Amino acid sequence: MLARKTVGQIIALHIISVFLISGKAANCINKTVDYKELLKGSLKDTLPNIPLEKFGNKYYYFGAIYQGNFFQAMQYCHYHGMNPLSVESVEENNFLWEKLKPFLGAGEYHFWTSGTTLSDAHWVWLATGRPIIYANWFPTQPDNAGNNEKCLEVRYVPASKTMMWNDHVCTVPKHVICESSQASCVSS
Ligand SMILES: [Ca+2]
Ligand SMILES: [Ca+2]
Repeated sequence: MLARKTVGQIIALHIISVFLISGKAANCINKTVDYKELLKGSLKDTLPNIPLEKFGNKYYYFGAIYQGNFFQAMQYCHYHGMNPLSVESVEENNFLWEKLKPFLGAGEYHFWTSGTTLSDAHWVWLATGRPIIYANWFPTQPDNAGNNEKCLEVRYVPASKTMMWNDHVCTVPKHVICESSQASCVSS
């Protein structure tokens, strides 16, 4: 019971801080920024303008520099006027795989999404409030290891040519992919 209360309190605090942070002006996007430049060490200490990829009416930011826990990842996306990723179709999944390949190369990256089962036993995309219907879990996942894996990460693993999902501990720092339908935030 104590652990349950603690988790609830943590969630409440993070939700409050998310709203506070999302009230700030969003940093917009400079599409001329080179991905490779962003990944260089000299830019890691600064808050970079973020290049976006477009699929349908959505824009995506591949956050391969910043790392935070599930809640911090959400704050990070909100700060930029976006939401953490919701992978809602095989087409969206395939788009991400094709775009991440030239961006990330051979490195393995783990990205937080908006997927969570914190609220109850069902998986939902927190960014949309909708249940997770399309799914791309690794074969043995979700396994809720240690009864403590309540958040959904996408694992980009080029060595095995996979980009599949795993449930993981929400407090572990990871990169994040952000998604938005707000084209107004894009400067060309
Ligand atoms: Ca989506
Ligand atoms: Ca797992």
